[in-house]
Amino acid sequence: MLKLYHLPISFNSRRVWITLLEKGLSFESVPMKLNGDQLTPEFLALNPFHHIPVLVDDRFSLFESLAILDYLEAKYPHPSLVPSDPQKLGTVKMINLVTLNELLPAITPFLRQSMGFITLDESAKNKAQEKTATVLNLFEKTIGDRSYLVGQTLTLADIVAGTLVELLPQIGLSLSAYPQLTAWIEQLSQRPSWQETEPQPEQIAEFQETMKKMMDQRVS
Ligand SMILES: N[C@@H](CCC(=O)N[C@@H](CS)C(=O)NCC(=O)O)C(=O)O
Repeated sequence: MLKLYHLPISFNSRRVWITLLEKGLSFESVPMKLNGDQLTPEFLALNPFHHIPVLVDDRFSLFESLAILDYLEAKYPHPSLVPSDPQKLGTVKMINLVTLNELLPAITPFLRQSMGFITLDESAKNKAQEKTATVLNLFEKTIGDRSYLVGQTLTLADIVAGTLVELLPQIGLSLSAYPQLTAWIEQLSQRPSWQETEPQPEQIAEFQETMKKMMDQRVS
């Protein structure tokens, strides 16, 4: 039986959760709070870097969400979430890496501001907006007039990029200049997997409270 250790509101674990649902796989959900529960010896034995998500498949365990997605695709290939065409496969992988290596660092200042941890000055805002725009322009061009980022069916690129791009308007980064991406996000949000994993306001508030307590403890 598959087991997913995750924080339900985390976009890092949500991409794995959605993939499990899209593949119709049943799994045991082990919700974490990240209030220190990631530092127990049991959890550190699964991931010495104390990060969720972790997937356990019988005696095998794996961390790093993109590695987990590759594992799920290889072990449970139907329905497939990666194209077989080499160029399309390369594009899916590129989008996944751009999302984690370019988009996530670009929007992190806005994410931290939305959690109340920092206040951005104009120069920091402009810098983050500029970097975000470079990624969004690439994604808008990639999707063109198609329904999904890489072709006419859902791929891991939609799951990885979509779960992060969807957050942008909520943290103060508008998508209004990107009509194709706006329509794409609207379409993704209609999927049952998206709806089932939608972070709830009370979960977000609880997580903010946990983070605030941890930061206060560090300061005092
Ligand atoms: N690159 C990792 C990132 C995972 C990650 O940053 N997880 C965060 C939550 S979103 C975490 O577990 N933080 C807890 C900690 O650092 O102790 C992945 O994609 O799986």
